[in-house]
Amino acid sequence: MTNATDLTLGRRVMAMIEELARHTDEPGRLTRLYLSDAHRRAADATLRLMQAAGLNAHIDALGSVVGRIEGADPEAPALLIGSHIDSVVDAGRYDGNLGVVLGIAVIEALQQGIAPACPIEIVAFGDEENVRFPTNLSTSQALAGRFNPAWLDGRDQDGITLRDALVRFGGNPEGAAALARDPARYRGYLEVHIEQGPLLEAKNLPVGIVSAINGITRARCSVIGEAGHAGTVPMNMRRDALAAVAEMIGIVERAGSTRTDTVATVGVAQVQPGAINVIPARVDFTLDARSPDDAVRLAMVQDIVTECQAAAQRRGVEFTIEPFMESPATPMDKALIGQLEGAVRSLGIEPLHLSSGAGHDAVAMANLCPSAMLFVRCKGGISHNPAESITVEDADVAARVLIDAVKRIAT
Ligand code: HGY
Ligand code: MN
Ligand code: MN
Repeated sequence: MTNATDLTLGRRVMAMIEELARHTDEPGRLTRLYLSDAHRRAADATLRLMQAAGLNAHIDALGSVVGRIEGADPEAPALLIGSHIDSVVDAGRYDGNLGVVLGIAVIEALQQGIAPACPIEIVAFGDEENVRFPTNLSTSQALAGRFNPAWLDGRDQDGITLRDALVRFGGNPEGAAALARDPARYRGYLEVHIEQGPLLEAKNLPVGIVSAINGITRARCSVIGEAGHAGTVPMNMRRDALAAVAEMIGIVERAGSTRTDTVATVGVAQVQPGAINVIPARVDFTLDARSPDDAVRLAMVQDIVTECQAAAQRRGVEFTIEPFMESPATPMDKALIGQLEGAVRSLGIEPLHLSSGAGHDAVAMANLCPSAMLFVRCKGGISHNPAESITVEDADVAARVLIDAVKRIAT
């Protein structure tokens, strides 16, 4: 399988993971939303790690941490390696962070010997989860020249705009457009990420190669009914917003279950006024729908909308839906996949190709340059959960595969 090593690389990776895991907005659990105080602390810590590794690093206008090392030929197109350091609520510590610290560990290892033939940039994106604002991979799309200025006016659940949060973070809303990279200056983007699924563990493989990333539709939805006294309004005279949403959540679940390769989720529901003896007047909730096939995804979303509108009409409530993310199914670059295969095989591991049900910054970076991903086994496939975990041995394998891949690509 793979020859035993002293796990120095794996231990270094795990140490950097622990360093970043300390930065949370919620003591006792890991929550690090885009542009929060914890994101700023984690970005500063990442900056220090990059600089200590010999990278020329800075935090860009949108809060991404970018480090660059020149290669033997500074004019050669650069190789980008990265992932994200923002998290979901009550998150695991490896989602995103692993790909960033692996990039830094590779630079530390390369510094021990040969300089890479081409420049290498390590990027820690800040808005991959899109949990706080209605955006779509905003910080990586900016590098691909696809930042949508309308995102700056999006508001979080406290009504704070991305623009105001960015200024408070120390960013520059007017600097987003200038982050766009020249495609001719980049030979590719590599992202290492936990699988967030059970396949590698089931196959007893430490790493796998991503063939494609599923497409995603995300939307903010609302149902408006009528508040009333829970004790006096007869059941057949109510316009209960929460009872309507309960029916709609069933519609979403059934739509996502019609095929084995689609999923549909209501992850957030906020009830107003939220009192035990008041019939709910309003519910704001979210929709996340995914498929490897864009036509299937769009048809599934249309079915959900049609059925929810019919349910709203029957119940005399108002239903609105506001899509804010349409992320296309994205195949990874065949040539880079071939390079990753060679690197995986060089460790005596049979390369397994698997699709990604999770979205990643690689979807955005594929708009800039050839992009590819390496997955790392995670225990039970658990993610978006504090129980998320990997082994130091698998971290070590991932680092050695990445070093070999960099040497193959940065020639
Ligand atoms: O939701 C996702 O697929 C990713 O974790 N942002
Ligand atoms: Mn992620
Ligand atoms: Mn995630």
